[in-house]
Amino acid sequence: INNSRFSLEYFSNSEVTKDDGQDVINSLTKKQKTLPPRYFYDAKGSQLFEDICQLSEYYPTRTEASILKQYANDITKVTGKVELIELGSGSSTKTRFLLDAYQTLDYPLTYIPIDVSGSILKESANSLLTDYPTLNIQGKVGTYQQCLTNIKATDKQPKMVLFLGSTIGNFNHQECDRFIDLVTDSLNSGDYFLLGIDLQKPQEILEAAYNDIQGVTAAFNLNMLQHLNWKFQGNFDINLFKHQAIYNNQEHQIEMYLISNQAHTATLQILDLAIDFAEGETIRTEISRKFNIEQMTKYLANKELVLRHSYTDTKQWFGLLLCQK
Ligand code: AVJ
Repeated sequence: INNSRFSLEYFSNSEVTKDDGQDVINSLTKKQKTLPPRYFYDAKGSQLFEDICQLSEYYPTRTEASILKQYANDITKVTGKVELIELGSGSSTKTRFLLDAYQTLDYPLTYIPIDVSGSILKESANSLLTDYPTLNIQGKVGTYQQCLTNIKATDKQPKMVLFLGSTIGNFNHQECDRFIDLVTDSLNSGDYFLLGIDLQKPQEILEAAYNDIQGVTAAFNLNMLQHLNWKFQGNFDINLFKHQAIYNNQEHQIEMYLISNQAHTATLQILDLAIDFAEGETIRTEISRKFNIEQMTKYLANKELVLRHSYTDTKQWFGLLLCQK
């Protein structure tokens, strides 16, 4: 993209280094094997996630979009003129409701999308540049940690950090603590944080959303193994695994697994790693926690993030929390 309103900075790339595979080694050598969810999002995985968002069973995207559509103008009234920084921006589709609203405040609007997939970032920037003729886009490719650290060091504008889609649900308690500390640390006093959270609801609705009839979520889950094959010269055979998502009622979280249907060994050459699977053994590839607005509000307040406003839909299926440091 050659446009004076667009820049792109890489903090991690598709080069294969043993270094950024350490998290894969740690995850696959635990008793309950796991994998970090960010490995879902290569170019194909990002596209599959976009497909998931269109599924009738997958209510979060559509519900959050409806809340943003309804309340974007209210949000601009609370925050005033701010720069928008989005973590895990993906296709930036829902963000358009905010861009539309902030545009009407009439100031040089800057949007900083952050994503681990450079391909989806470029694609979405391209169409935003066309649809928003005055928008400045400063994309960053890398992990949240890499990109937020950079923002803290270089950017002193009044800002709002966006973390939509309930992606925060992918973090366990400890990871969530560390993540929120990172966000709080990147904000100056007075800056805003807009957080999308999927809310607790009946098990049948949740399990249907993560076990869709068409098998798109299954393909998304299995694609992580293909991403690892490519990135670390691996030989995972996706035909030896089956997708399953279950709702853990005690922990209030969806847990997504890949189940090995026979005993076998897979290798990741670049990581010098051989992984033995027993018949029926699982890799947990994702947790997706489901929240309660009051509990989350208290949690954030303890982290210096004070709730200014919370927004939800009529079914109370999804929440949007606007907080200020
Ligand atoms: C992007 C992490 C919010 O947890 O619902 C969708 C990912 N996984 N279907 C979610 C996902 C399976 C999604 N997040």
